[in-house]
Amino acid sequence: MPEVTHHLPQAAVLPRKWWHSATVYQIYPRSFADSNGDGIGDIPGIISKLDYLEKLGIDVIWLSPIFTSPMDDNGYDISDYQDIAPEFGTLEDFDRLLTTAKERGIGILLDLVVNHTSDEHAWFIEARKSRDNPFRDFYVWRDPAEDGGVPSPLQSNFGGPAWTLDEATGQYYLHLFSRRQPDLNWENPKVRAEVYRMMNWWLDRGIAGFRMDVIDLIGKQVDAGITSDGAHLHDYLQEMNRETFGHRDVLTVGETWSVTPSSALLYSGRDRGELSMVFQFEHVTQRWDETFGKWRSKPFDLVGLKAALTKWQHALAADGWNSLFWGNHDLPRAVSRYGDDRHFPLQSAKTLATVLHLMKGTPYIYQGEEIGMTNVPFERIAEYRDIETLNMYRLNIEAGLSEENFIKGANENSRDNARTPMQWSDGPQAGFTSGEPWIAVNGNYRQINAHAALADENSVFHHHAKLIALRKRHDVIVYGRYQSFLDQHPDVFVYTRTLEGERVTVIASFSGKPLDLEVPTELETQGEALVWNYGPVSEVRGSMTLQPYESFAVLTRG
Ligand code: ISL
Ligand code: CA
Repeated sequence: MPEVTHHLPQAAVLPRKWWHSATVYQIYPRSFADSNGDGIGDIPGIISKLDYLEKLGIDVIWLSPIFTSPMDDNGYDISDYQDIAPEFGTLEDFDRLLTTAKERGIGILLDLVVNHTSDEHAWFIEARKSRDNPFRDFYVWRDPAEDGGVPSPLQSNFGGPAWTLDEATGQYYLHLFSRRQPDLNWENPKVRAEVYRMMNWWLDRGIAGFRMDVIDLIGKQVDAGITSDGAHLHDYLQEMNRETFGHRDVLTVGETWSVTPSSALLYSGRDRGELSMVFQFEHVTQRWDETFGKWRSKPFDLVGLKAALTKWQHALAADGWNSLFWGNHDLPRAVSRYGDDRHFPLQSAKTLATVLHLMKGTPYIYQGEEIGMTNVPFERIAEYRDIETLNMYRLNIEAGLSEENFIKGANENSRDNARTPMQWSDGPQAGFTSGEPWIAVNGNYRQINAHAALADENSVFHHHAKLIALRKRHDVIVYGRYQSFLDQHPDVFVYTRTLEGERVTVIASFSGKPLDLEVPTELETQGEALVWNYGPVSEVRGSMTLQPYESFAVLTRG
């Protein structure tokens, strides 16, 4: 993945980076492929699927955490940053994954979870021993309020107070997630030095970069009630860049729920010395209730969705860089959330891919999205495994919600929708494991599985492979200027990308019914059919009838 240093002749003076034309594939190791029948996906399982990923054509794997962990939050609670969880394998397995992936031109991104550790991390075990322990300041401790209660009203993202009393030492520690995920104190330079040392240790092993978990929280100013975007956030990121990856050619992507178009330029502006790009979530939260968040969702609204995505295309048009994604391990399945998994699973999954992959930015595919995997219709709370879902269940039932209503919400939004096992075949347990999977397989694996997808040239898989390849072939897809059309149209998503006399025109219906589209004259074009999900379309003109979830892109030259 060499860096090409020449500059683009056009307005886009971005120095080229290998990750501009790359596509990332996220693996949630626990649910990807189990090699030894214990029901838990593992690193040898991932290695056995590299041929599959090479066929898809991806350049980078983002591995959700594989480090030693009590798995309170499936590995986002790390007890040893420099070893591999035994259920996932060994360091030797990891090195083998690195080399075999590299042979196929695939780099590995590790998940950097340094807002917090596990309560079983050696630092925390030390820290809680006494108030004057040398590691005490690695975490955030506060005295009880006058009445003995929590020091402040801060709430955990998983529900309940963000403070837990450590009985032995009589102080509360901060945890913005579960009580088993104590927050690190980034104000302590020793913490930062330890994190950088650990990052360099992995970088020296040859990884391709980091995805940074809730990185917008590390500058928190607890006493001011500030969690995201604290005063020193960008200082820390610049320091991290200088001390670790800044002089290496890697990809770094921050998970930043709080990012705005202007702060995105702070994170990813080319002269900032921070990150390659961040994940923004406006198209995700656009569906959430203002008060109740994701547990009470709003109906699908294409106009709002287009506005959110278009806003970000414009925000980072000249500087900074976008990450493009529909799903991840925390979010519902793309086709269930934004498409129609009941009536048009194939066509809507392809349309979602087309719309996303032809925008400007680096596309991320979440495992299973490339075969159109859907949300899971669990019927009982006992089937869920996710700590957030189980916490929210307890709190909601206490508040008077019925189990039935909670399950309805969870069916739509629980993080477990994304965490059911990867569907490899129509065999037992979808080919994920020869044993009992840690979480149930989605019953639709008989129809939706990788084996069937590979065999069918019209599958969602081959559609993704095509889009990934197109990005490699056409600079206009990587760097072209984005312009949206028909912003107020409730059912079609239309945009163009232009670069040096080349233009890609993307038209996509999000309607389950055929619809007639009057093409605005400024959009009229004739050229090469690039990608489609019904039949090839090379001319855009006049009155066009679009089939349910039909989409296509036309490339025009000169
Ligand atoms: O999933 C969420 C919203 O749908 C959030 O509650 C989620 O916790 C938030 O997106 C932060 O996510 C990241 O950090 C968490 C971890 O549980 C998530 O899996 C991770 O992606 C704590 O490390
Ligand atoms: Ca296993």
